[in-house]
Amino acid sequence: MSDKKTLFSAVQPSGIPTIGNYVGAINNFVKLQDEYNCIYSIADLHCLTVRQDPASLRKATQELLALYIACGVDPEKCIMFVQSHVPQHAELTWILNTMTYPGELNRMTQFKDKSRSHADNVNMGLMDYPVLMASDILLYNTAVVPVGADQKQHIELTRDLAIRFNGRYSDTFVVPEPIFPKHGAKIMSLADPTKKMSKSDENVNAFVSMYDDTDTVIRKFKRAVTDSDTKIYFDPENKPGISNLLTIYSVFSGVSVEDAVKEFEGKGYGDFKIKVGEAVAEGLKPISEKRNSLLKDKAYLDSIMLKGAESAYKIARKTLSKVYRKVGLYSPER
Ligand code: ATP
Ligand code: LTN
Repeated sequence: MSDKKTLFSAVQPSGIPTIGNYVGAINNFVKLQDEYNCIYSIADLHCLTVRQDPASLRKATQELLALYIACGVDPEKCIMFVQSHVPQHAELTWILNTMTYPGELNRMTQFKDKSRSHADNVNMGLMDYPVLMASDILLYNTAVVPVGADQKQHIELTRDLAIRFNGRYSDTFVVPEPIFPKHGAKIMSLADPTKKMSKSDENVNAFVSMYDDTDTVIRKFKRAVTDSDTKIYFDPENKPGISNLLTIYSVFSGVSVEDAVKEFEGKGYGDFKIKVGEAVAEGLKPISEKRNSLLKDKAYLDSIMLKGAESAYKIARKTLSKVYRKVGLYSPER
């Protein structure tokens, strides 16, 4: 290992990733891969906190790995692995559970939101979700965690748990910092720009998925909810719809938000929405092509997964033994 700092992040293979996941997370995974020792996980255990169809979950797990690679995450530079392939994630969760208080978990915004949207299945895993996420991060001596703005509270809990453990048992965990993208830390829904774009939205026009084809992408942007004004400028508070489209356009076209505002000065909303749709469709096309070709080579994807799990396991095992020793679990001599 080099003297670079370690970066860890993950995405859940729950359904089809959206351009929100891409802008908020995966695009940053690619940008940061030279600067850090990067470890990217596919958080399948987290998915189980809401009801999943087993066959779809298995398929989505492979597809997410293909998507990471298609977006530009380099398997030669980064460790990519599936969370459930490294048992230490669940094991460290148990230890951290014994130091986490229910009050810390039931005030989490995501828990409250998901308890509302999955009212028939408010299970212990849903509440414990942030502790599993803390374990993911802390197992790898992680210095930085690139995520979207919605994960801020979870990273704060991770830091609190690391500091609490270190305080009780002496220095063990690195206390990680979040990294949010400069623009697009929270991509909003196309149907209601005051809400986060979410892959689990019931309204398929609310999100653009990473697998949508060109016509679908353009149609969804044409329908995007904006406002009754006619001017195009960046003001997330008063013009959330237009500002969201400007952010998306900026990320996909590589033009700054300021330059995009100049480019669309005097133009109507209709033209603007089509241009945003075209920029996104153009950005997604090569990713889709690469992903489709990778999905044809299952043996290759499996080999990356196995290699990733082996590398992750070596690091996770060391951290967990240290933790077990520090808390007083007895280990017999061999
Ligand atoms: P769901 O919408 O089903 O609750 P999710 O997409 O929020 O799931 P993940 O798949 O685990 O959950 O998210 C992976 C990463 O994508 C996280 O870093 C998250 O912050 C980021 N992300 C998700 N949605 C957005 C968004 N609308 N804008 C920016 N980043 C996002
Ligand atoms: N909870 C995250 C996904 C996730 C994650 C992580 C992100 C699981 N484990 C560790 C960063 C670090 C989400 O975005 N919903």
